[in-house]
Amino acid sequence: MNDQKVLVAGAGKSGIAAARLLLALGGQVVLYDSNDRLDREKLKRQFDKNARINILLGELSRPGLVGVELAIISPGIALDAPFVEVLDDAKIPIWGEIQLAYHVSKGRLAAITGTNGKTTTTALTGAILHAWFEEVFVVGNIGIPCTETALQTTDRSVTVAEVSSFQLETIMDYHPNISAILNITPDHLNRHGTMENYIEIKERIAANQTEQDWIVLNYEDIALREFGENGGLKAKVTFFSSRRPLAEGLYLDKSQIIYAHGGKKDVVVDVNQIHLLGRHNYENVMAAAAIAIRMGVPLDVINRVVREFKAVEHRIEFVLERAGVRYYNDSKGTNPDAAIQAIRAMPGPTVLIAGGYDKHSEYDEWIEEFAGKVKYLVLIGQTRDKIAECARAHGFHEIMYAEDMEEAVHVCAAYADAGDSVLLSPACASWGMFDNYEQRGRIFKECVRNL
Ligand code: UMA
Repeated sequence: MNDQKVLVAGAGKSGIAAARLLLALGGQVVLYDSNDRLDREKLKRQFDKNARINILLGELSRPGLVGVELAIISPGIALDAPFVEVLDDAKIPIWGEIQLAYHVSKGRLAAITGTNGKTTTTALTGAILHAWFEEVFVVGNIGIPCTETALQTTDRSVTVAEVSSFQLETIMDYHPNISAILNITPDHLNRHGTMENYIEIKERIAANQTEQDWIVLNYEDIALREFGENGGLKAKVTFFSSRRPLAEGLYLDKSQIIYAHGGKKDVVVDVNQIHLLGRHNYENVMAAAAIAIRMGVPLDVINRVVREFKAVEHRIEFVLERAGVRYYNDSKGTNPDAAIQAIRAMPGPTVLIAGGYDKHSEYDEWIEEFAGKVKYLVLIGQTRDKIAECARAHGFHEIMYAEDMEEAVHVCAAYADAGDSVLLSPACASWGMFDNYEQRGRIFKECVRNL
């Protein structure tokens, strides 16, 4: 990278971290963002005064690319964004931000993807690795760009990265020692087009793995079982299952998670002793344990950390109990499948807040899950008419609209009886009403605390 001129596209978290990394390596950076309303001076303050960085906002044209040899693209930027064509025309190679991080990182890497559960699994895997190794980095889609810590890694470090389909779209020789795909259900189809394309992008996580590596896969996901058994994988496969015993791998047997290997059966943990709720979370525990086992962590360490681990923020996070009603924040439920898991995890009758940005999802399966569980549905955001129409078509009529989160929480408090739960699990992205799902979850919690 020494003296190389690199275009970094996107001036969010990933772009800033990637630009800093490139500058630290002696490169020159053109930081580009298509949003011309960004504050140029504020962006400049993110870097040293004398940093060799030039900031470009708005439209990107050929003159802006003079001397540029490589482009690093942020995950939120789709490859059909107009300026990508300008890069292609100029024959400038495009790397994703995680590819850049990989290029300069040292030590071992575990990479976790899947439609749902990847943040919990990444955080839990990180907690287990922290208990056993000295140098551990927990990065990626979870909120810390991979490029932020890449230069701190050493031959002795272990990194666990949550990677999204957006990030996997632009990898080149990205090669985790251990990869995991937790599940693949419809999401982000507005960007990836078809389910086939989405699955293909997720499966790229294993594309550069070799016979020395491991891939952890969910046996109960048909596409992943097929991928593990007939996908021509070079890496060794460890399956996990929450529905049946496996001769080799991890599985749930009544309340116990079992690790079966070479004819032996070890108990990893009893799920009655853990804080995480729901079958999908037991799958996350199995995936994290499988990764830790392949990293060489002893089972007693895994058992201790899993029992201590609490749910991550915004993922079926218990907020408080008021007037006998329990409030849960599942703002990370940004697609129907994640929201189904949250409904299943609720202990009893539930008043549900949902709706948000339209990612072209289908809501039928999610609404079918309401039966006997969801008492009222309080809708917010762009998708509320689409969801309401779908709910009515499925015979669910207990629907109310709210203009903002505060009103939604007040409606829930008025309609919930003692013993009920109130759940924010929107099945949609937050955009349009909030900056991101974190902000949506925090505002929900604030409204609940102010009740
Ligand atoms: N931008 C352009 N041109 C475009 C689109 C966007 O210039 O065509 C600019 C925007 O104006 C903005 C910048 O790109 O200034 C934002 O970049 P970004 O969307 O990649 O956001 P980052 O702040 O870099 O955050 C990203 C991830 N965001 C997305 O994938 C959308 C974060 O995941 C991640 O935590 C972070 O990198 C660190 O790795 C968030 C997410 O929503 C949590 N992920 C999706 C999900 O979990 O479903 C995949």
